[in-house]
Amino acid sequence: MKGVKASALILYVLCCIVRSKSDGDQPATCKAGEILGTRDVDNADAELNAFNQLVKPILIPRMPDTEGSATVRNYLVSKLKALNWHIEEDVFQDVTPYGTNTFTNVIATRDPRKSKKMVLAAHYDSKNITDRNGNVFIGASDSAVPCGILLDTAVHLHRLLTRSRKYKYQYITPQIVFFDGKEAFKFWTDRDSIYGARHLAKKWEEENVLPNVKLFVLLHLIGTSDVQFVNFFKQTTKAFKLLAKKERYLKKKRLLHYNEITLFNKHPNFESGIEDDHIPFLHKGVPILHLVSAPFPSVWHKMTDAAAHIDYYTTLDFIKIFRLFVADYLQLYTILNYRR
Ligand code: 1BN
Ligand code: ZN
Repeated sequence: MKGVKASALILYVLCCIVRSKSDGDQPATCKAGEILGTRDVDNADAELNAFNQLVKPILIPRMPDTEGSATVRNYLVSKLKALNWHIEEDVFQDVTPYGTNTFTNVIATRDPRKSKKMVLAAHYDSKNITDRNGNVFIGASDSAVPCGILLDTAVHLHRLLTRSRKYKYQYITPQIVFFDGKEAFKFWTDRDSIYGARHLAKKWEEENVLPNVKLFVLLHLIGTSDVQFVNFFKQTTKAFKLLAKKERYLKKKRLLHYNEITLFNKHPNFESGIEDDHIPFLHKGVPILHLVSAPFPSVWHKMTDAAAHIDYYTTLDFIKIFRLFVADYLQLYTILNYRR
């Protein structure tokens, strides 16, 4: 009897070793469809339609403290509330070149009781540009589509997180931040830009929250066909390489639309210094993964950065890679394996 127990124990330990090896590698034992959603494998148009519906309500002018801003904010909040995320609206005032303005950051947390956080962020305000025909700038890639991608991430995480036994006992939660007031009202300066990010970084520093942010991922200027990413920070190279690995995996399985294009560039650029919402967090020592298209898309701050210029196939390729990346970072593969 003792011999049987010992063999069972050895077998169990061997199984665990094999499992943990495949976890660190690729989601070998869980089906890609578990994380990608089954529709995208069977029917790309349905997946495309679903993302289009998700992002459409954000594609309106949404300057801080305007009706458009409130409409978009209420939409983002309602989507995340429906998935049971905890919502905090961080309302504050700051001085702009045109006087004092009210700003509202949205902070959505899957499990507020968990101390460690994987922060996923994008700005939801749009730049105040009107052309001589009275058309107002939409900012599809800057940053309506990134906000839509974060909603998509929440939708796809929902089922995985709810099902997972192991996640329940982990200390880390995904947290989505939608920043207000990223764009300059007049000219980009330290005082006239990233109002929301500057405010939240200071608030989190005062609340001693910053050491709990294990990774801060900022999405920006995503949605056009000419998108590509570079590793900007040595400190988060491992996370960037994980994204590149997910891209290679999906290509190998022929699950991406553009299998011949590489979104995650092999060559790092640690000198870039792009000004963005991550800066106040970076200066306070938070590990940053800056997923901004570099070089900037050709539509940058032009009226053409609107719905008609969204390349849905490229964006869906990014979404698939990003879903796998987030699930892996939160160690949800292990959970799926355990459930088998
Ligand atoms: C990026 C997209 N930025 C604003 N919208 C920041 C920026 C402004 C970067 C000016 C370079 C120059
Ligand atoms: Zn911009």
